[in-house]
Amino acid sequence: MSPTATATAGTLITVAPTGAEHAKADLPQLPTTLDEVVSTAVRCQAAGASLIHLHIRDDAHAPTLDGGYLKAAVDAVREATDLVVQLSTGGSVHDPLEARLTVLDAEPDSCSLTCGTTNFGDDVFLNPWPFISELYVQARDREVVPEFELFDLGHVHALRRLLDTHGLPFGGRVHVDFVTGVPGGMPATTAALMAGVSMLPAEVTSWSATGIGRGHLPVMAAALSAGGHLRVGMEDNVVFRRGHVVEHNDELVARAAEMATLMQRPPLTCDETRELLAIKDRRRPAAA
Ligand code: KMH
Ligand code: ZN
Repeated sequence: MSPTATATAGTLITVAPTGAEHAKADLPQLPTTLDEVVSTAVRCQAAGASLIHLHIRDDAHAPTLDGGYLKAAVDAVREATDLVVQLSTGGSVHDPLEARLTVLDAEPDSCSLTCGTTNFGDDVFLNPWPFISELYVQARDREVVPEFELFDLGHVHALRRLLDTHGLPFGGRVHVDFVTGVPGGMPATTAALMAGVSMLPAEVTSWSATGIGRGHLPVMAAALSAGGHLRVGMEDNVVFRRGHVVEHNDELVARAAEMATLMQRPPLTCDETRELLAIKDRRRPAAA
């Protein structure tokens, strides 16, 4: 099956289980330790996820870009699951640009690459052109597949500029994720999402979407109906329904899988997602 046919037949479900914004003290069920991240990955794969977007925390549960923590997490999730392992290069709003480039040293399968600066609540999520351009080139040199994070319509235009400047990324596929509903970025509405989709460069082979907070379900429904894929997880949304805080990321994955299945686009397996995104296989060969 061609990647395009696979994309319309099934749904890539990404789980973003932790993020960099929530505090463990406020949300003890947030997976922050290595053991919690690995068991979350296992449960989310079982529930229908095929890609995990990881932000890593240190022993004090604070966001870190320390290479030792990152490598340990990549290796442990790869050992325990078949999930495509994507590391965030966005980090937290406080991480310097140079440190964010070193994320690639941990040899993930994929990395996020946000296509422009955006206001992020009271803070600024900084992604100047020289940084995203350098990250694009370094990811390709290291055979890491970027996922282009689009927080605003201007970011779609910057993706056009990246493709024009550098050509296709490693693997030749172009996968983007619309992150909607960040205060300062595009709203989590069907109209904004469809405006972004209508602007996508022809080179884009697949797209997914997430709605932060309240826009979570409307954006999920809009993406499914328009042929897009899904991202869910406590990085983006900690309220499952009114009055019910998410207890485990797999609740969000299971609901996304149920909706995708109802829409006749059941979750892609990890192998189908690897094919869709042209991921280099870094898993250890099984012992003979
Ligand atoms: N934590 C945000 C400032 C990414 O992972 O690449 C950035 C973010 C995007 O979450
Ligand atoms: Zn992230």
